Amino acid sequence: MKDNQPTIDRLYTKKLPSVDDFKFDDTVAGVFPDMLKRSIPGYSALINLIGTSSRVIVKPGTHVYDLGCSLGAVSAAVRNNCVDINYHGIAVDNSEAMIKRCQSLLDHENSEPKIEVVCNDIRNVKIKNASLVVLNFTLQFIPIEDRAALLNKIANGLNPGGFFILSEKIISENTEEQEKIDLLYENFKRVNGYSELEISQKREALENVLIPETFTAHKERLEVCGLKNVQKWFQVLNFVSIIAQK
Ligand code: GEK
Repeated sequence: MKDNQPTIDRLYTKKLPSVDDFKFDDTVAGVFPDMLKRSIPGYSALINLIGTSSRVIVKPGTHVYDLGCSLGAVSAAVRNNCVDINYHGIAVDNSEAMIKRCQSLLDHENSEPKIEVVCNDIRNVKIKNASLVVLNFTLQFIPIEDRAALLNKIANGLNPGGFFILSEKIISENTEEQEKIDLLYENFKRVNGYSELEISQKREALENVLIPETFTAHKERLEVCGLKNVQKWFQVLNFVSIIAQK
């Protein structure tokens, strides 16, 4: 990591001649904590909730997967709460820039147990013997046609009683609700210091990359995979986290 790396997200402050599709490259990785904090309402509270809950979910001798780990916030929160549980943590992301930083952040904390940090597409990763699998705002970046296969693989790799946590930006069930939420979300970003230009250029960059679905679509898909007790356990505006069990 370079010393002069900016930490404040200013990626879309200047008017761009054309807005490219959003990529998880080095520039994004360098400002990522600030970007998430100012773009995902409730992000820190959710990370805390996953961490504290992992204490009663993670079982000794099992695997914990953080899929689309970015800088490893979920893995670190689980480890902070499960230091005395002898589990094996695996954090996966297909962005080299994220994984490089994730490895150094998790090493820097110098805590046990060590977490295996893997640069790979989560669609190619084997899931087995899992007491917990977390997809925190990652499924939305996977093409819709690949989502069922990925979730089936996760459900198959969970041990009986194991937990799955899926957090996503969702779309509302009807246009009127969506319009209200869009208004409140734009206000959230404005209050967090993003200009109208930043908001609109970021929206354009994500348009073909982040494909949200309704809560009902997520719930039904998880139930088809054989997961039970599928419930919304956290929501701020249109950012939702679902917990389910095998
Ligand atoms: C957090 N979970 O801080 N395979 C592996 N990684 C992928 C793939 C893929 N096919 N597609 C996207 N990613 C984190 C936040 S961010 C959410 C997750 C956001 C990765 C991508 O590189 C990025 O790091 C992450 O998924 C999504 O709790 O930026 O809104």
